Amino acid sequence: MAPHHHGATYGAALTDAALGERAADVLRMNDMGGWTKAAPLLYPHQWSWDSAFVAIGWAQVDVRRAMTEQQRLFEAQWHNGMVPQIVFNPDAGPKSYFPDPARWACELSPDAPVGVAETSGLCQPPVHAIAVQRILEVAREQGGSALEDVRAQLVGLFPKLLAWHRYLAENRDPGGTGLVTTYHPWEGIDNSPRWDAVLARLEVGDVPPYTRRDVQHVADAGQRPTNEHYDRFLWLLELLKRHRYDDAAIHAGYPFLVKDVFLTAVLVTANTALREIAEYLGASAEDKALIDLWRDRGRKGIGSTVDPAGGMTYDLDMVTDTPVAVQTFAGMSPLIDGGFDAAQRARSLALFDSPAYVGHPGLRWRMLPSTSPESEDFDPRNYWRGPVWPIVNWLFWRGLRDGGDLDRAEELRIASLAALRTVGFAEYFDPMTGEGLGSAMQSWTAAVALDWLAS
Ligand code: 9WN
Repeated sequence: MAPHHHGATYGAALTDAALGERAADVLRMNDMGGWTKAAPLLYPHQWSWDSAFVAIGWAQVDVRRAMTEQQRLFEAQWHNGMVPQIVFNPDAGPKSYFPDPARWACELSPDAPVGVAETSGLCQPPVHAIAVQRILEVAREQGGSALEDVRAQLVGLFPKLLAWHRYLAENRDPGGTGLVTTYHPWEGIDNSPRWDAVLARLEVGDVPPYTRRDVQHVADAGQRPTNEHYDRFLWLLELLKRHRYDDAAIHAGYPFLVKDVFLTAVLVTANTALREIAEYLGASAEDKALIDLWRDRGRKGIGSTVDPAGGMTYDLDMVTDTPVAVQTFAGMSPLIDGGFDAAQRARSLALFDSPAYVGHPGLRWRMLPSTSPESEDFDPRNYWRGPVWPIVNWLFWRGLRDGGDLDRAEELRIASLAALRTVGFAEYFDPMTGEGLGSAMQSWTAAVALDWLAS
């Protein structure tokens, strides 16, 4: 089966063992020896948050290999602590993905890891400490030399994780609001309607000519962002270069500055995870207090974004100082961390269960779609505008479980495994028909299948 075709060899009758074997095969197929391609053709490099999920998957195969995945990623960490969105494979060549290292020109920044790795100049949600906590948990069940080795790897990684969280808490939140600023749709949820208004407002200047590579790898371009959006993505990149990727300069004069509730919620729960890791390693009281501070400030920040009418958490457009009132999974971001107060959790849960989301009668499986089927922005086949993303459901599943909603968490796990059994390891899928979309053999989809099977 060609790696960009979906379906065919999967089916509802697949046993757990067979599903797990296939998932592990996807990781092995995309394994580049120490790091893993996000997907065979569409994404032939190491992506930041993909690699964190991938490490969670590897933990079920080999805990040491799982830690290596994160060690390799953090080798490309910037001097200011930022973990880059993409670490390029030097052997893949300039035509393997666009934008390539030349377009990013990260050497403009004194913080780029010049001579160590070629990277992009943005970041992605900080799932890494969550991954490391999970690897440690698996290693502790195994004990013996596996645990000893993971612990040794972890000792080297801990200060890097701390520097990464510090970058997000400080450089991406100079006002200390608890909310992380995002600069670009490529920081995770690419063409979500959350960015539409900000993008529409941009006055696009001269963008050097370019060729899109992504649309050469998916069955139909309607599953990917539009050209109009791509021009805006690339224009923002030109502006970031003019600011030499300097966070202070960007905060002072750049048109895409959004306080991102999803990214912040992931950081909150990553801080919860890092706090546990700190305890295990016997970190200093100072480090532990800092992590507590970041976690609590993040929870408060998210609390401040709740829309009084509907209870959704909305991003804040910093340029116009207005909430971004669109209906996506980010509106229930408090569910991603188990530690939000009961009242906020109850409000988010009511939304989650409602017909606007997991309770929608047309869903093939009761999983959270990227955009509400009741919203005018909903498009069931286009990328982040409607399709189900398994990794997002994994984050909600974990938060539901940690917050004590065990029945709901288990229902979501069972539904997700039923979906993956039928759809295979697609990048995303149509929430109504269950048709696999985007790339096939997507590493992080296989990875969460492995973790769900083990949980
Ligand atoms: C740009 C790799 C990445 C994910 C993102 C997802 C998609 C890239 C693209 O693929 O983005 O980073 O070219 O569309 O939106 O979340 O990390 O899987």
